[in-house]
Amino acid sequence: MKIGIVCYPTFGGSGVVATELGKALAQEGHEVHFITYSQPSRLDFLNENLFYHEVEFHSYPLFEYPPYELALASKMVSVVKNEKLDLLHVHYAIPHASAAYMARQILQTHGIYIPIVTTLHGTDITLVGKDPSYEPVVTFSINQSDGVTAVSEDLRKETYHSFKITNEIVVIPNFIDLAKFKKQKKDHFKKAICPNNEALVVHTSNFRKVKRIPDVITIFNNIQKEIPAKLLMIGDGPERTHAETMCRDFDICDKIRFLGKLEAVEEVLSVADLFLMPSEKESFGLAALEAMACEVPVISSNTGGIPELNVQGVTGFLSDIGDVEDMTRKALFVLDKNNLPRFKENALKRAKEFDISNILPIYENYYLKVMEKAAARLTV
Ligand code: GMT
Repeated sequence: MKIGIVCYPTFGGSGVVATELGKALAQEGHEVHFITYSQPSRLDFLNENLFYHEVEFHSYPLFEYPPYELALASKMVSVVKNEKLDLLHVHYAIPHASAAYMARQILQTHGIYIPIVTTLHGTDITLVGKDPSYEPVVTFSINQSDGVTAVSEDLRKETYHSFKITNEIVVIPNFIDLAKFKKQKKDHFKKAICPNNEALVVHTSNFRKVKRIPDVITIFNNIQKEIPAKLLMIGDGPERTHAETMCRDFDICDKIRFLGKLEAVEEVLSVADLFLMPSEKESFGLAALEAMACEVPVISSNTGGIPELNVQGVTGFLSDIGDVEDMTRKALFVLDKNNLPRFKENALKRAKEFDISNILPIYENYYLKVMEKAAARLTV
């Protein structure tokens, strides 16, 4: 198949999923064309089936906001036509699904019908999409897509609940490439960070409010009062300054390192003992899956799609949002040396269920089904 992938090329989960999916499809022999405004951060390897088309958009003194969506739609039209694509897979409803709809309409005037698959990732529905200034466009573009997928059952339900959806939404969960995301031997790193064999706790995110960074710091503060422990914070974002202030207030700065936006997260996860995800909202929780693939159990909130990944008492524990005392208790239970090996083993076992080798065929079959349905509709 010749597939066009549209995504946000930044560090966010939706961009990571889209890029890893494109890479895996290319390795299976499909021709994959990325259409974005800059090179996706994980598009870091060479394959004869991978192509990248940059959306160029120019500002003009008259525009306070450059019309990116129009430039994107025009680029989609040109790539679909020139590269003879079979299907467009857009990740994130805003503005990708609506731009794809416009591209499809334009292409129809050229005698081409390009089927569109839209994947909903979470914030496009639970946060941004519900905003009254976007809602009509989100509803319309979901209903106009030829196929719609959501990354968890919870997100699927929430989309039906919050919008007037007439289209079928199919759940295809996030995935992980276990050949890449696996525990590596990094003993020297562990020794450098935890010279006295302290428990190593890790958090990864973009430090937005929805990630509840203060809960991460509070849980860790409670943990380190009971057992020797260190915390590594991976990522960066608006809550970073607040987090650093909390570290100073708790007087635990020597036990916490802020590592910034790391490319090779798996290297740090390889030496971790526990992952914290106390998020307010999380449609799936890809960062938790990445931790589990490196044999790291998870203490999380029980929001959104996280319960579809983190299994209570098996791969870690889930608590109500904001219940830092419960999360602390459960974290200490997992970190107990009599329990930790079992939780680590279970985390990996569960992650294996989400290996790309299991999820890729689901996408391939779905693409075929969507293409067949679109072709059948055209011949009627
Ligand atoms: O929340 C983030 O870190 C970024 C966000 C995004 O829009 O890229 O992630 C969302 O999509 C990921 C991939 O499907 C999911 O694993 C995250 O749970 C989801 N984030 C939220 O729902 C808050």
